[in-house]
Amino acid sequence: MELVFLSSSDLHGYILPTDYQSRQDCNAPFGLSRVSSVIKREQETYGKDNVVITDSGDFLQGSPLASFAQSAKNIVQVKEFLSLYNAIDYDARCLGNHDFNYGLNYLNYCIDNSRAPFVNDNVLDEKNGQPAFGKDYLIVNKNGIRVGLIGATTKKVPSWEPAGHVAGLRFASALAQTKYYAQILRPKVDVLAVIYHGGFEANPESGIQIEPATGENEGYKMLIEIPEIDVFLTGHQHKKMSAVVNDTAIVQPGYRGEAVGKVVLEIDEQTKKIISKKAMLIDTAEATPDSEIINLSTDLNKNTQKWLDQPIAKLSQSAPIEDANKARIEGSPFINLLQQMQLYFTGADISATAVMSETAKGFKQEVTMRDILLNYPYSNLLCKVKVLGSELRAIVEHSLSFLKKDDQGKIGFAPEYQDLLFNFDVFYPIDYEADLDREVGQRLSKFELKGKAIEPEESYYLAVNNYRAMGGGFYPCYSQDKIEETLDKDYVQMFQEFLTQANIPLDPRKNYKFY
Ligand SMILES: [Mn+2]
Repeated sequence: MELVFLSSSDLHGYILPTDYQSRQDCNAPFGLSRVSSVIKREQETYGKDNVVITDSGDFLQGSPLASFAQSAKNIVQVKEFLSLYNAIDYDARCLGNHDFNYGLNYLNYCIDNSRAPFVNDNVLDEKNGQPAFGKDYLIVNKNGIRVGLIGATTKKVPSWEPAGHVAGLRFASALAQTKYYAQILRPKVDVLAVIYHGGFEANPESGIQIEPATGENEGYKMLIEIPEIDVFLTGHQHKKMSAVVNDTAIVQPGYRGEAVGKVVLEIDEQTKKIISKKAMLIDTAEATPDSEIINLSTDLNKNTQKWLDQPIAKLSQSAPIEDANKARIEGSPFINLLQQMQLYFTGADISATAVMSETAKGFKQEVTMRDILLNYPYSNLLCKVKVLGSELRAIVEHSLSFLKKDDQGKIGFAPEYQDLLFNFDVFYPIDYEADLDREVGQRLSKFELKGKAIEPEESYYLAVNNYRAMGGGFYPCYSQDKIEETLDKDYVQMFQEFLTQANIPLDPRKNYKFY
């Protein structure tokens, strides 16, 4: 017989096939509505009782629809939002790091009102060391096959969340906890699957390290050190992956429901032993969005669209972004405005931020909620951080390591950073220049604040979001103890206040240059 696993992950509240750039757009190649059609089709093909359906987390935050459902402070909207996930026949789900973004009350409400159980072996109650949400593991019966399901979440969540969002919790190593539960569960089941909101710190096939071993992604170690795992349903990195390595089937289905991970196990009906494993991805682009999901989301979507078109402020001049990469490399008034805003709220000397979205368009004169969310799609908080001039230099040098000149001398980004450019920070109002022919780490040729060189031994205040303030994006020198203040406002609120009250003129200056 064949037993099939179907896995979604990192849906981030994208339901309809739209990224909300415009009201008219409804043909984007992703979204839960397309995922749902793929799942129903596969259930039909294999028989419902032969299919295990899972989600690897990051479902509550990301899309404008998810922001609206949460910000409306109206339980009807939240219920409508959750009903969309509840329409999918999930057998089990796990939590993602972004599921903590709106705090524990919201998270608990959403878990309590989800139809499918959550599995969680490593987000623990500080007091008793037991899983703080959901079940430590689950056994489901599929056509006589006992399937064990374990869930884990990247242990780095506390690095990215304000203290209140993780109060009373301890995030243990996904590797250690999963190893522990795998041994308990293995003798009780025929098939063991792990749902992990985390990915791979090394290439699963070659073992070559692809990022510093911070514990954010422990998938490679789990793969190597926990041979009990048959099926490994990963997420978090927004990568599209499918492979069978070390006799374990691995999938990671990308971002926003662009793909569904599929694992097919051939099982001997007599012995219940696995004969073969196959892993693949099903792209959802060709699947017609499921009318059930469309109908369930009609009201919520209509209200989201209305909310997005609300005017927030009127600028004296526009601050457009033509192209995200051009703005990153050459600078843009929109980035300056974001930096000015971060300085306004923190009183810091220097601000750092990135062009957060590949489809960021900046602001026209009239700014709506849509403009804010499309330009700044993260639920971050702003921090004021104290660093030495020498540390600031190392931080700026890290950002410069993203840049690369091609054979024609054209400046672009190194391929390994191509999908991670929301981590490419630029700095304001310092004047800096970088010679890209020099070695990485030695590229700054000018580094001044208000006409004076930045002194290695002097302290400076830096305004950055909480993700960066903890070193997110593998930046050096940032750490918890350097954070002097975390503001109690989100970026939507800050934009609203800054654009209507601050009265600071746009700065068209280009304060950095790469050559
Ligand atoms: Mn995610």
